[in-house]
Amino acid sequence: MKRLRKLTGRALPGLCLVVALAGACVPGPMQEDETEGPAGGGAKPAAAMPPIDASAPADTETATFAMGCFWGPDSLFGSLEGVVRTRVGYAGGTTANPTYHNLGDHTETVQMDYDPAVISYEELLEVFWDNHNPAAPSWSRQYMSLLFYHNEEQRGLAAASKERREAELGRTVLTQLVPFSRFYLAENYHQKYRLRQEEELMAEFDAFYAEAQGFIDSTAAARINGYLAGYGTFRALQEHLISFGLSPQGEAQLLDIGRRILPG
Ligand code: MHO
Repeated sequence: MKRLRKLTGRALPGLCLVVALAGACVPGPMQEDETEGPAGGGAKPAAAMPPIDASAPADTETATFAMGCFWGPDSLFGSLEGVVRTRVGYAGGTTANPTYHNLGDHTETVQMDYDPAVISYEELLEVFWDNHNPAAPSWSRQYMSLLFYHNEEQRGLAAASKERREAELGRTVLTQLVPFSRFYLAENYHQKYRLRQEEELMAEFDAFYAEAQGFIDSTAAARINGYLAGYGTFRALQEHLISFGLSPQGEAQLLDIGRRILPG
């Protein structure tokens, strides 16, 4: 638990989820005008790939979770050290080629590649349980609580952690364990949703990556998307800032927001 608190930068009790998700799900820029913007023509986005992306580990494992509107979990997991890539999409149903407006029987899902040498599947499961209410009936199939296991080991760990959580809560956990079969990537506008609200930062990512997939797979984008949603600490942001490869203006903008919304 202590270690997880460190990973998420702060404790995130169940209720916080609603706030965190609501925060992450409300579109609209949060930054204020005091940042010195690129006006004046001096701002030139860096073009080289962010260092943290260039040094992504080769050996990763994949975890797939559904826990409500996927914008919030994208930020939450993207903020964790050891999580290399995140993406949001649709899974669990039978409808072919689902889209946001034609979901069929699928559920909003977050998928991540993680470095098991840095963060374990069990730790990811703790973050999963701590950040939604798995005992509350879901509003609809779109927002079910699901654990998609990719192999027998994940199935066993997920089942054991579900049992533990049930005992801790003293309530029936409604989360279903489902064998992973297929993940349909959601539309680009859902990927790193919070970061997308920051036009100047997005312009820098557009310079790093000509293709949408490069942005989706970017560790830097995942981390920044997390910090912007209030996950992590200001100290961690300062420490990792250089690895994101942003221009001085981009760094200043991110620090300005982080200073206001992140715990020390
Ligand atoms: N449309 C809802 C949820 C979005 S999430 C991708 C909202 O704006 O909060 O399901």
